[in-house]
Amino acid sequence: MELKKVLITGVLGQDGATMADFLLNNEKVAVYGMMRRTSNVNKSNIINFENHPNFKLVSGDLTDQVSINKLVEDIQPDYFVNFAANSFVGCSWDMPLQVFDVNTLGVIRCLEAIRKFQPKCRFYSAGSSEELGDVDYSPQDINHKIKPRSPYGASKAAARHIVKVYRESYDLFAVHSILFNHEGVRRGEEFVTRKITKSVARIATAIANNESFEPLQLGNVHSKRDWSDSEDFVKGVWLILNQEEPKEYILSSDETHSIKEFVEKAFAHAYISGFWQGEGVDEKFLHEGNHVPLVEVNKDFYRPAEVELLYGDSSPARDELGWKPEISFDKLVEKMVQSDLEIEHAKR
Ligand code: NDP
Ligand code: GDR
Repeated sequence: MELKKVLITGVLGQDGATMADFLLNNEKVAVYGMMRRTSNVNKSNIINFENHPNFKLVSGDLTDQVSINKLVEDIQPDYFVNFAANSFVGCSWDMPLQVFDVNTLGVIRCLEAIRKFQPKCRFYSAGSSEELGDVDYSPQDINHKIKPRSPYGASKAAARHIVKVYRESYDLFAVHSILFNHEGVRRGEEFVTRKITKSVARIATAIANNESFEPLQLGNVHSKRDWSDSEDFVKGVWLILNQEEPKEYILSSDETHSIKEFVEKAFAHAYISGFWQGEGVDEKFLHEGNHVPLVEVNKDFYRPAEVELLYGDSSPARDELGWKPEISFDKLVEKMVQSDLEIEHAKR
């Protein structure tokens, strides 16, 4: 029997790699992972399956229609999972055109390629809780108004509309479902969770060796996020792709925690306790024993506009798809700290 073919964009990123890993281990599929051309390719996220017989790396760029057309025409995928994006909200004010080119026009390029060359292909494109922005109520469900606060959030909101237009105009199985924050050991180092766990590992190792260290610098530590594990989310995305009709869902943990809570928990998993002192840019997280600063607030990391609270309601996905996250917030933080401690120890 011929294997179903899955084309995944953004395969070197967190979700693309986690999705490919999940599918290769659990489904009878051939996975085509799309990467873009860069001078120094970083394959660290795909190291454990790069040589799997059912995995193939292919080249393409969401800003280039020719490359997307060629992949869809040549591969004739049964599923197209679009995880490629400029995914960092913080930089989206500095490069709004590039963000829209990749995150919005890129989605149109995928849809056009599917429409022309393989209209039976099922398409999933990653939407974001950033589309909801300065939220009106909590928890946020799929009916919440679109109120983005960043060029990134606006680019994803526009992508959501165009996916709906293509679905209805051309009868495509195309969904753009909203993902709340999700993290893991493959998370990029500029996102706040990984930035914290990497610094916790660095600081804990320095303390254990009686060395001095620089405190971690963070921006707004009061915002709240609904954090899950990427491993749980790729399973949800696969269920969304395999439902009967292309219906949109929210995937979230249905809990919310502040950046401060993440900091406290991450240090606690490295056996370091501390306490918060001060306000605004003078706020610090100090070591319980010697009051040395572990974390400082630095306004360079503030954003021009902030999403203060994200808190999802994923009950339709749980009730109708049978999906539910299995990795708790505490376990997620523990896993990320442990992994970064191992990386830190390996450096020494
Ligand atoms: P990452 O930033 O880890 O991965 C994004 C990938 O997209 C990277 O591999 C990147 O390539 C690739 N990429 C960027 N630009 C292009 C381009 N022009 N052409 C082809 N590939 C490109 O993001 P995540 O894995 O965390 O997120 C996956 C998707 O889910 C994204 O769309 C993101 O916006 C969305 N999302 C993520 C959430 C999260 O909490 N993680 C929550 C909600 C939505 P390179 O490796 O070369 O940089
Ligand atoms: P987010 O994730 O913007 O929610 O987007 P990020 O981890 O970047 O920020 C979360 C919150 O932490 C605050 N923060 C800091 N953030 C970063 N990156 N660095 C800091 O030093 C820092 N200090 C405080 C931020 O202000 C923010 O409030 C993620 C991405 O994965 C998107 O692609 C995805 O769509 C959304 O989640 C849902």
